Amino acid sequence: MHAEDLPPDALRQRADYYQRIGSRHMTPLWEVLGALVPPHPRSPAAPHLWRYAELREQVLEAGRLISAEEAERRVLILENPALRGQSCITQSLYAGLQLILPGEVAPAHRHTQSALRLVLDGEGAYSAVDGERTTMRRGDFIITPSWTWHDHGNLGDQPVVWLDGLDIPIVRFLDAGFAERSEQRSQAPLRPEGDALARYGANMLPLDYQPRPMDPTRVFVYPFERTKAALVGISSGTPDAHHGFKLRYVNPATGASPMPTTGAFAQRLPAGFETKPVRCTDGTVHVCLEGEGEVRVGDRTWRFQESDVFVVPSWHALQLRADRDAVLFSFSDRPVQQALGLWREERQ
Ligand code: GTQ
Repeated sequence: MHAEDLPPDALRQRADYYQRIGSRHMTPLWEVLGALVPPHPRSPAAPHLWRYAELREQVLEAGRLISAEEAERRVLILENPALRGQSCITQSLYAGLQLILPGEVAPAHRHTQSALRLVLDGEGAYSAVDGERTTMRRGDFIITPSWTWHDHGNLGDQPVVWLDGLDIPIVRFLDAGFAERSEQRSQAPLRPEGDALARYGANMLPLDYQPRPMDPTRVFVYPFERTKAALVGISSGTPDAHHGFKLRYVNPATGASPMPTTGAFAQRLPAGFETKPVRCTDGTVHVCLEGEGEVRVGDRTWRFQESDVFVVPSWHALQLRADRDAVLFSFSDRPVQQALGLWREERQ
């Protein structure tokens, strides 16, 4: 029986009751149960695509209005159109476009939020993580694990732009955020560039290194050159019908995701290849690194080209087509969902 079919008296009694318990900070489950425990995810987030040409123009304008030093981080937040004001691109993830101009420094700080960077544009910048610098090159995937000191600088003569991905909404949800600024503007290098990659990223590990299962990787840069070589290297096989040639980034010491809250992926779609629709419970941010094509999310369709960013909310069917050989980077909260036994994928 629907509530509307009740006699007016019964309806009034209920409304009255709800009012009385409401004033005591209680509310009836039966009015909200369907929304609280839905038959499948109904994300409040919307699919969206940001064109890089527009993003670049807008972030360069920010470069004329405020310095990296004053801003601390000169970033335009990519806000999901259906979640405005919440600084998030999916319910669990934050994304932003960061600009650093020649000669600038984004000063050293650390926070419990984990960050990733995907370098999009320009040469000559570095990111320093716990005392080691890495030169930022297009397509490089760089991580800043929770509570590691980090600063960025631009020693070159071009503006450098990258995409930031952080677990800010997850940490906010858990009320577990801490942050502090360093007294040093930029960290003095403690080790030469490439040290971490040599120690932890060459299919070998230091003799006395015993990582715990959830430790973030000590490899803090995944150079695009290596990613591209891996994707090309697996391309003689048959592409997966739903994902093309796709790999996940890992902590090479454990096989787990690079950081506990964020999974990252790279995929290659040969020209003309179209994926079958697939949906998964992790809302995912994608970046086109090479090529161009079309993306379909539910009933929305966009063309994508280099450096465009698009978001696919939880349980929205995704279909991709490459019109030129395409390489896509993506990230999501998949490791969190998998650790909790919640992650699902449906291949259609
Ligand atoms: O580069 O440390 O987009 O702390 C947001 C918060 C970047 C960073 C962001 C941050 C950073």
